[in-house]
Amino acid sequence: MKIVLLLSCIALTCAKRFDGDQVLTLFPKAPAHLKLIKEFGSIDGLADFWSPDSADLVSIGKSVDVRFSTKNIRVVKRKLEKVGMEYEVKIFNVQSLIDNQFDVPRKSKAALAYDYDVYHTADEIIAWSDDIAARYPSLAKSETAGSTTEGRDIKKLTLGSKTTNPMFVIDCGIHAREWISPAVCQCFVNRMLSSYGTDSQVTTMMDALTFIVFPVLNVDGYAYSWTDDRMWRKTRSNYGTVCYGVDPNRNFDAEWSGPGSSSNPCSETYYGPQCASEPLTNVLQDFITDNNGNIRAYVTFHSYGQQYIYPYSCKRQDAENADELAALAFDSTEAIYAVNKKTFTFGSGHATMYLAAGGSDDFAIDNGVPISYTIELRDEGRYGFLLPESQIGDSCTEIYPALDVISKYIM
Ligand code: 0X9
Ligand code: ZN
Repeated sequence: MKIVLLLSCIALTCAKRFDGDQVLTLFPKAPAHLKLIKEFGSIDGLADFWSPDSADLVSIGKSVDVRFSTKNIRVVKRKLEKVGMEYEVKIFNVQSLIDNQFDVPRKSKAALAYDYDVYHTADEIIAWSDDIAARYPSLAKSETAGSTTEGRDIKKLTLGSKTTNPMFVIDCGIHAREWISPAVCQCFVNRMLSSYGTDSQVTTMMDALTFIVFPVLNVDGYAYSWTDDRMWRKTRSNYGTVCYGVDPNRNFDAEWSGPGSSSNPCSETYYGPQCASEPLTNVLQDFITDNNGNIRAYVTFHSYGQQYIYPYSCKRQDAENADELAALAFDSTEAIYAVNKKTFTFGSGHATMYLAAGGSDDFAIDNGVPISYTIELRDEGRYGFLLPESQIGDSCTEIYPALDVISKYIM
């Protein structure tokens, strides 16, 4: 045990441990149940909401995934039983899933190729961005689009045989703990570059569109989720309060500070001291406004839940082209299903998920991007944010045709 702890201290500089923590799925069916969940949410550090991402977003009839630490789990279960709320234990020991996410054997150092089937650190992704662009100079360019609060580079890749075609903007890693997201951006970039010239579909798309990929936007948060706290979601900025971090997906100029976001710096959905206070928000907002009229589609990858969400989430209103977004989501999710038989659902955020103002998808559609989706990748909660590496490959291969459907539609 001591040796295991010591090794993880070296690898993760003594990252926070989650031994015996459990994720419970709660089934609130009465006002008393909601009241108890909100009470859990109001006690600092008691409940880590996985889905939805805050107690404020909970409603009757919708299940809730929450992590409780081992020291609180018995009391929590007793309280649940007292109010008669049904629940099931979704994850028995969070730490064992953290240890088991690295379930793909490392390639030998001799194998020089970048391994797309494993999770990579922030530093590795930054270096990879420059390396892969250098390998395909006629098809790719890597730039630093900005720098984070802690001084890390926010990388932007431009892919395509021309840089002046209509754009498809894709980002990953807005939320730190959703590791499958940056993994999918990386394999997608590799697929577009390595298949150009041999795969006729990829070639056609790369000739007709300019793909802009931000492989990991919340670089500080992502780095922190590797070194200190695997469950970290927000950025790492601090505005003079005890708690760190702003929820980047509540920080955009889309009804900023509105419903489903919090003024409390300790909340997981803190909207920040001002709109676009976070460097990544600025980078993406500037890119979208600078290219107004030239971006035909925007996709932001999150996890988990296997869902396509389209605007609006910041208000109870449908986008003007909601029918078009639904039809395209239908085709795109069918394409996913055809690969590995994974079901992805779709719908507008306000109707199918929850109201949550300040998100990047709503910002995009309000700033000249007609097709805008948040895609929640695998899974449906068995592993949640702790999806094992052995599922990266399949997550990638099912997403390629889904993005092809959108690409062909906007060509
Ligand atoms: O709540 C979010 O930010 C997203 N879900 S997650 O579990 N990955 O945190 C959903 C975003 C939907 N779109 C907006 N709220 N604008
Ligand atoms: Zn997310």
